[in-house]
Amino acid sequence: MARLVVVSNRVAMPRERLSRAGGLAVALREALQSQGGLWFGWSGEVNEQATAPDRLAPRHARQGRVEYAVLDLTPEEHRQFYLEFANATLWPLCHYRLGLINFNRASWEGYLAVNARFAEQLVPLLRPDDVIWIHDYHFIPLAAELRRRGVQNRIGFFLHIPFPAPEVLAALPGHERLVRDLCAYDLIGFQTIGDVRALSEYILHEAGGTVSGDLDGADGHITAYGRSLRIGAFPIGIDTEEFVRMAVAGAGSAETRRLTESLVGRSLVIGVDRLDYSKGIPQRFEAFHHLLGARPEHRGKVTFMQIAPISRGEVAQYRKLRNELDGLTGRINGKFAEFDWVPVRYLNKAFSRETLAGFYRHARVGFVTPLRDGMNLVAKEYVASQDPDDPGVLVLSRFAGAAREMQGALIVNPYDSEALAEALDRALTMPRDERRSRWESMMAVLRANTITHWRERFLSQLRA
Ligand code: GDG
Repeated sequence: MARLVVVSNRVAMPRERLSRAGGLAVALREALQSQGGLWFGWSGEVNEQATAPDRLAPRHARQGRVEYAVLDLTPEEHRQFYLEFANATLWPLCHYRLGLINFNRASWEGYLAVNARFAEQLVPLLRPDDVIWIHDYHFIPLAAELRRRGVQNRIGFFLHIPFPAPEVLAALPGHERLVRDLCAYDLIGFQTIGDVRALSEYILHEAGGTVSGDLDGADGHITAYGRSLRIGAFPIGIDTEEFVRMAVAGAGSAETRRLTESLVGRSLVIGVDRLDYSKGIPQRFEAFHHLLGARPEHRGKVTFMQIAPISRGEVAQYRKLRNELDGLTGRINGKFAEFDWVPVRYLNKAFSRETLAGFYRHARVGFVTPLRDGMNLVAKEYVASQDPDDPGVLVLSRFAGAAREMQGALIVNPYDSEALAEALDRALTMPRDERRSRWESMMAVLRANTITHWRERFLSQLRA
């Protein structure tokens, strides 16, 4: 079988422990391991000398059948490409937060230049029959840059975050160039049919192209800018059985025992997210505040624990969110806490995946309320971690990609804090039979679409 080349912003190097690397990194590494391949991307390092003539070539490592090749970024590239254009322009744009967009031409040029430089360094590593799979919004123009350098290989792209509706995308200066470059791929995979439709609309109404085929069946065809390519929805999954195993092991861990003891029989509502404004964390806090205000019977009986490791701390909007959450925690706890009960436990730190799985299993409610999310793996991990006999309830935003599959959840509108509080109340008081039947329907979906299925579906479509 042809060699696989994976490109992603962060490369999980062989020395990084898989337990910390996360499900996606594990799945990609397995794919590379099984057929042999190359993983190419940013090293995660910022280095003044990154573009010095003797430092331009990537650093290599090898483990088994997988070769790794990584490049550093200069401080200016890191700022323009990563912090500004990727994370302060494209990220808010794709999450429908036009008010948070910070656009400047220098960072747009910097983004394009890093893509060109990475293409330049990747070309000599490629073999004629390699199949190339590029991930996420950092590298949208990469295929076009490779094509400009004569690369004719199959190139696929998977977008992990939402693709915005044309009216939203049009707010980005340079949107025409971005979509034109996107059409240099042979296959574009999105998380949901909603994202597929959004690009199709753009192709029809902004790019003057055509769309045909079975969009719902992940077999759409588009023709635009003199190229024809395929698009489809490939909702990402998790390693379901591994989560089941980790949750059982995690439930017996010292951490989960300490958590259980500290709750002294109270119900636990859990939220787990990178600290990001797309995740609707303040709305979740507001909802819990409403619950305690409107339903006094829950006071002293329920604890809400939000785990939110700091993410992108150098971007201003993230610092602002952190301040907001610090304030909300203080306000709710100040108002409702008793000498023997604190309603909100808010933790800016990360836990091992196994500990998280144990915490999920102990939580009566998984509270997942993003304002927009490509998929949201926490929702799926929470479900997979439940005790089949006595499962908890998932409360899930309709704006998470996962809501299309997790129909057994209580589906909510995260902008409506009072409705969120009602859903919490319903989840906390739901009879066991209903919890079980909802959980079983979701678990069947998680078993039928694991991360391995996802990867194999995408790659077989790309090779077809
Ligand atoms: C992007 C898209 C899409 C969180 N805290 C800890 C920890 N986590 C892990 C979770 C989960 C992962 O991080 C977060 O995944 P999400 O899917 O929720 O969100 P993003 O990071 O925004 O990911 C998203 C995803 O790509 C995949 O395509 O679903 O929509 O935005 O796995 O468990 N892991 C550990 N400790 C923590 O404290 N070990």
